[in-house]
Amino acid sequence: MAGPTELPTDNPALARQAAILARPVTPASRMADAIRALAIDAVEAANSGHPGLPMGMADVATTLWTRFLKFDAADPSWPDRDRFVLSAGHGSMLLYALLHLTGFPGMTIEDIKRFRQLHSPAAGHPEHGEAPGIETTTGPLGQGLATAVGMALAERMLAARFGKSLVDHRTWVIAGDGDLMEGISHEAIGLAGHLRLNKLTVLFDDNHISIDGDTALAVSDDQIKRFAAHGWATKRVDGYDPAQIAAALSFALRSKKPTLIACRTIIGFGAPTKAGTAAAHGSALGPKEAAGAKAAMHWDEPPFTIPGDLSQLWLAAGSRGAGGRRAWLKRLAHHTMRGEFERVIDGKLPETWHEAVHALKAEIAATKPKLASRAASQKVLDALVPATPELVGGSADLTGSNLTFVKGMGTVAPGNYGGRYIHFGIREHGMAAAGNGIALHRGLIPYVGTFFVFTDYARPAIRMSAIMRLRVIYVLTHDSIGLGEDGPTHQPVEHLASLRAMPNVHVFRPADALETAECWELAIRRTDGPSLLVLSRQALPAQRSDIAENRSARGGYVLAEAEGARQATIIATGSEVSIAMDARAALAAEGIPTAVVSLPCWELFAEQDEAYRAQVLGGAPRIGVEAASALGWERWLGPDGVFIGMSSFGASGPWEEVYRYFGITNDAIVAAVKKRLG
Ligand SMILES: Cc1ncc(C[n+]2csc(CCOP(=O)(O)OP(=O)(O)O)c2C)c(N)n1
Ligand SMILES: [Mg+2]
Repeated sequence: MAGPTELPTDNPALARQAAILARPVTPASRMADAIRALAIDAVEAANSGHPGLPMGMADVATTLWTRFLKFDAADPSWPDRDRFVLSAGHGSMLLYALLHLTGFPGMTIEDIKRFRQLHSPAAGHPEHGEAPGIETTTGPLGQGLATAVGMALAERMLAARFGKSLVDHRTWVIAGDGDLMEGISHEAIGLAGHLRLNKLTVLFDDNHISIDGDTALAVSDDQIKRFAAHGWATKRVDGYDPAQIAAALSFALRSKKPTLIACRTIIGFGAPTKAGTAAAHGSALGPKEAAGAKAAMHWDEPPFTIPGDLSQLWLAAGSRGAGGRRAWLKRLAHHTMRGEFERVIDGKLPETWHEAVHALKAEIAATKPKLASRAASQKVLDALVPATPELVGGSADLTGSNLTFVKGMGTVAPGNYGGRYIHFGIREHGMAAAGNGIALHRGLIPYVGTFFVFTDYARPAIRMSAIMRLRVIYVLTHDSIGLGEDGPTHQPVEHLASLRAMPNVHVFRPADALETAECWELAIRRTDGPSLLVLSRQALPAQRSDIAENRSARGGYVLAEAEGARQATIIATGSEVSIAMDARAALAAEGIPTAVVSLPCWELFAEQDEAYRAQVLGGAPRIGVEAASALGWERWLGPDGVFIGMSSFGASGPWEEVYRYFGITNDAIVAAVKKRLG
């Protein structure tokens, strides 16, 4: 078996390729060649990129886009369009060629000429938001497939609410060998099969090649049997036989299960020597091979040039859905739920969303309950869920621990999508990716729950929420050594630091029930990125009763000013705020006036103006307290600050004892302050 750098001496793909190339030329095969030509030219011009996938899958994509995919290039955000996800994002030129050829705004030939150059919408991998029609960012293999499961689920859930006349579309995915090797694909196809998401179809680019060479180097899965075992319908087709492809796509339309179509393809189809080999995967073919490929296709246009007749055929495919869209717009105009539909698609909260949360905050202020922040989060959800119909959620099998279910939500079940609660199963990664898909689809606001420590199992999808700036709310309970007995495997230590390091994420760690309500308000209002609510298992005493202003909105604030000139400032988050308050009282008794700053969201605090931050943090010596890694705290403590927290993994035991063992106590804070003051 040849490795990535050498060509195999015998390449059986070339004989098959020759036979396929000898078939009669048709308008459809010419349309596919237009995709190939653009992919070859763009990758040659950039001298970087992946020609193999677009060349291999061009015919499958042509059949899908010209005969099955429901869309109107004139309105890329038509809510009832089919969603197309190129999970194998390295094949980005396939998507860019399709968007360009079908006439989407935002993907001109000039853009394609600047493939992979700074500020071109034709970026290395598809980036959601760079051009209309890029439904999701892909590149990390497996993410697109798992995100598509969320899109397909959102479609079913919205159809259950608004009916088929407004919501009736499909989700199509192109996935490669790599997507299906990744672990996340297991979670995604298991969830989709279980929920019977029959309007989801995966077109598998079954080319037996990945970067290292033949996939047989590393994998011998029978994908057909594997998907079938997960409850999918399956078909196998010749990836260059439009009749077979169309028959399989028609089969998918009728299927009562999600459908896998394994399309037997040749990577780099058309390339005279590199076709069928890893050499076609991820680098420019080179002038000779590129010319050979074009000659094999009888393509003699100058680079980046599509003959007028082909261009017309493609543009006609791009407006195939125009009539359907107009009919849909008429149905929407007369629909009794039009206002509500438009509101949720626009992502606007109901006018009254805040009333119940406000009432809850008033109640918290009046009763000052001692509550775990996860329990406070449950109360917020009890208020928010009835007031905000688009809010849907779930947990990765930790519903009773994450406290994410609200009575009356109803659960989503196979074939029944009217409920609002999703039992994701023990699939953190798949759950987070599905949350991204739900958010991308629009019409619903997803929250997803697990233990904070298991964000490690979801992190690549959290990163996608962040890159795409999606409104996904993560409910992450059991936030520190404060979870106690379950021990170090379950006690997050480095997670706050690592997630605070991720751009676009708001990490909230509220100190009491009132801050929890405030942080939830900020999370649900936020439309430009994900929010992580990091919540305690153990009960936390109430710290505040002022509700006139959402004080967490500034990220940090003086919770308790020093009684007298500040001699020290203790800065804490979450469960450590109450320890800091105890230390403040002890210090005051010893004549050391000390302020306590609560810092529930570092990112929001960092956005405040310098003067505000300076006033909050103060000029007195600073002591940071957080039951987590010190990494990052120097930002608030300065060079002379003292940090009290964790420098090792935690330990199993009753939580109060664990805190004492690791020296996160008011006595330790008092001692540190006194030492610092000398
Ligand atoms: C999570 C992840 N791991 C590794 C990569 C690097 N990578 C990009 S494409 C690829 C091979 C993919 O093989 P396949 O899906 O068969 O694509 P083909 O070579 O057939 O185009 C790899 C390993 C990646 N993009 N994402
Ligand atoms: Mg492959």
